[in-house]
Amino acid sequence: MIVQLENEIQNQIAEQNQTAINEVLSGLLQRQKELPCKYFYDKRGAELFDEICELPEYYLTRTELEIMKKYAGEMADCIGPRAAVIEYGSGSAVKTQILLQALDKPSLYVPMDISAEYLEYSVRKLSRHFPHLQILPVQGDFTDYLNLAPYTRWASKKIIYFPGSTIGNFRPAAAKRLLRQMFTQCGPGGGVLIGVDLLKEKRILEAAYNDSRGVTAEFNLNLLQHLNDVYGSDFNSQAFRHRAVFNSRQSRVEMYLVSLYAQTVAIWDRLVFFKPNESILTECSYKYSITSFKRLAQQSGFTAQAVWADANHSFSIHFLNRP
Ligand code: AVJ
Repeated sequence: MIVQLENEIQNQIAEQNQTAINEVLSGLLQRQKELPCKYFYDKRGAELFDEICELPEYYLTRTELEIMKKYAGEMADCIGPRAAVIEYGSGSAVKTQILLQALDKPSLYVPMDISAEYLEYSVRKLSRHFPHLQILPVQGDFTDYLNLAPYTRWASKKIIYFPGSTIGNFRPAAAKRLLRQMFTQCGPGGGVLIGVDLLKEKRILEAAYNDSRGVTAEFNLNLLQHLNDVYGSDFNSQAFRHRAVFNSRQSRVEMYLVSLYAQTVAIWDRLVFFKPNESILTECSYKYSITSFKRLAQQSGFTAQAVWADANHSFSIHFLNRP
């Protein structure tokens, strides 16, 4: 059963979209040019991301899925019965299906995603698999706070599910801010189930973001096409190349689009100049140790109640509890 969003919330989301162009422009006007990585996920971007998840070098999705399959029962025990599950960046909701299957009478599922295509697909799939579950899809950026209180009155508690290590896309201060938002949103007695990629050898990390088939390169370059579609900019994606490096000092993989030559790009009411080899930082993927992530969670008010990992300690899933 699919629940409709109230008008007021729909308006709230429309307003938030207005500020998006400013965010894009201000990023391009910085000394190190930057673009928000959420723009990867248009229809083509979502398809490419699903392809990335199948790549031999991209161990993240495969490993997280393996941890979910093995420990979903223990996760469900931590969460308890009749929980409302709010998912940040639900994507194709493959891991969600495992979680919902294991949970005792989940009362509501709120998938949030920036991609309308992803949302439509996952809602259709999950409503088929869980015909009695109430589903409230929200299209938009999960960093925009939504007060879900009117919808969760009948739930025993609110659980935010945030898989994929998407928390890694946020710099430490922003990650802390997002965890605080989750702390507020889940309420007393609520919690967060969150996937976090772990620090490992540079060689393995760089291969994961620099696959031999070039799918990640295409995913990165598609960002420019998406901006052209949404804002009428005139980026030529053939005039840039993909680059991914592990920055060990900051414990993050950085993805860049590098300008092949001097060029000018028009976007909205601005011209943006590029020198040869000048880069745009398009994504950071922070890598944590289990202890460094627990510390971050505790600084946001949570109790780090449980953590699961694969045998190689490539990836972790934490359950954070709001006392
Ligand atoms: C979806 C944010 C987890 O950072 O690993 C995959 C996105 N970027 N390959 C990541 C991504 C390049 C991914 N997250």
